[in-house]
Amino acid sequence: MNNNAVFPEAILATVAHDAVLSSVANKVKHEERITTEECEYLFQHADLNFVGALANYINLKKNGKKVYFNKNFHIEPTNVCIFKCDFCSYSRTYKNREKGWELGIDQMLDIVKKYDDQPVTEVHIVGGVHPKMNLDFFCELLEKIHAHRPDLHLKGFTSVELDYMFNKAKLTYREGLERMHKAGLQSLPGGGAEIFDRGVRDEICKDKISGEGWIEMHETAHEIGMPSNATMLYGHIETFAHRVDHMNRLRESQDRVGGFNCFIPLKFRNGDNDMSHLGEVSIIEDMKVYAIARIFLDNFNNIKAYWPMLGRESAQLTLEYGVNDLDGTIDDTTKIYSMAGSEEQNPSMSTEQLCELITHVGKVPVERDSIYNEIQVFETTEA
Ligand code: V47
Ligand code: SF4
Repeated sequence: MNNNAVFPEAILATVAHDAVLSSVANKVKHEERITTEECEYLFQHADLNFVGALANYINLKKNGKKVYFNKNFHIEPTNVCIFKCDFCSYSRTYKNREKGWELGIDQMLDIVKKYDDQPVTEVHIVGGVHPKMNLDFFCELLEKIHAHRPDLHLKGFTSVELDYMFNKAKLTYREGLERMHKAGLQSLPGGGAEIFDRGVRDEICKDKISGEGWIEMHETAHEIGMPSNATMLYGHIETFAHRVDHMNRLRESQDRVGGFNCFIPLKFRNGDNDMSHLGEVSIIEDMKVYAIARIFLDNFNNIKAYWPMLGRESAQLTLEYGVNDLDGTIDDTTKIYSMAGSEEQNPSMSTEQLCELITHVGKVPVERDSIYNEIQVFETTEA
C-alpha cells in the first residue's frame, strides 16, 4: 500500500451535477466498494478522464509506480478443437485437422529445451480441445517438463480443456486437478471465461463449459492451492450489464474463496473468424474497460494487459488506466492473436524492450514470478 497516493480532489467538482458519479468518486476516496448498478452507470455515462483518474489513483495506492512483467513462453499443443467458438480464428475442426498442428510430447519438450540457457520462469500451456490429447497425455507432459526443469512454473490449460479431459476420464474437477497438480501443474491461466452470461455463451460458444462451471473449476483449483487468472472477452455482442455481471461473479468468488492472481480484459479481435462482421471497439472503450475493472474489482491486486492482443502502444497506454501488469516476454510462442488480426504478428519483447516501454511512461519495471513475488526491480530512467 502506497500512502503517498493523492486523491484527485478536482475530479469531484467535475461530477458535482451527477449523483451517481459523485457517489462513485466518494466511495473510491473512502475505499468503499461500488455497486453493480454504479459500475453499469460508469460504462454508460462516465467519461474516460473520470474513470481514468480514479483507476490511476487506486492503482497508485495499491502498487505505487511498479509495473510487473514476467519472462515466459507459451506452448500451444494443438489448434485442433472439438468446439467451434464463433470468435476463434485459431482453431481447426477435428475433420480439418491436417490444416492445424498437433505436437507430441517430445516436440513440446524440445520447445522447453530451447530455453535451457535462458532465465525464463514460466511456461504457459494452452490450446484447442483435441479428442485424443487426454489427461494421461498431459500429465506425462507435465511430469517430463518438471523433471527436465523443476524451476519452471507450469501454468496451463483453460477450464474448457480441463472440463473435457476430466469428464472423459470420469473424474470430478477436484480429482482431476489434484492429479494434474501432482504431475506438476502449479496454476491455471484465465482463458475460456469469455462472458459468463448463458445467453451470450449460447450465441458465441454454446457447447463449452458454462460460466458456473468455469467458476467452479477455478474455485476448486484455489481450494487445493493452485492460484489462477481470470479473463473477460469484451467488445463483441455483450452489453454493459453482461460485463458487470461477469466481473461481479469474479468479485464474489474472490471474496468467497480467493486465489485469483489477476484480471485480464481481452479485446475481441475480428480477423478471420465467424464474428468478423462485427467491428472492434475503440481504444477509448478499451481504456474504459481497464479503468472500470480497476475500480470495480477492489479485491484484485493486479489488472493485466495482454500486449500481443492489444498491441504494444495501447498496452503502454493502459498503464495510465489502472493496469500494473504486462504479460510477458512471450518470445513469439503464441498464435492466438496473430491469427485473429492483431498488429503483433510475431509477439516477442526482450526484457530491455519491456522495461523501456514501462519506464517511458514514468513507471518502474519489476520482474515478477508467477505468483507475484518480486524477482528484480529495474532502475528507472525518467521519461
Ligand atoms: O479464452 C480467442 C480469447 C482466450 C479471440 O491467464 C480471443 O495469463 C480476442 O485466456 N479475439 C485464450 N480474444 C487466451 C487467454 C490468455 C491469454 C494471455 C494470458 C492469459 C493468462 C490467458 O483468448 C480465449 C478467448 O477468450 N480469444 N479468440 C479473438 N478473436
Ligand atoms: Fe476451441 Fe478455445 Fe478456440 Fe473455443 S476458443 S474453438 S475452445 S480453441
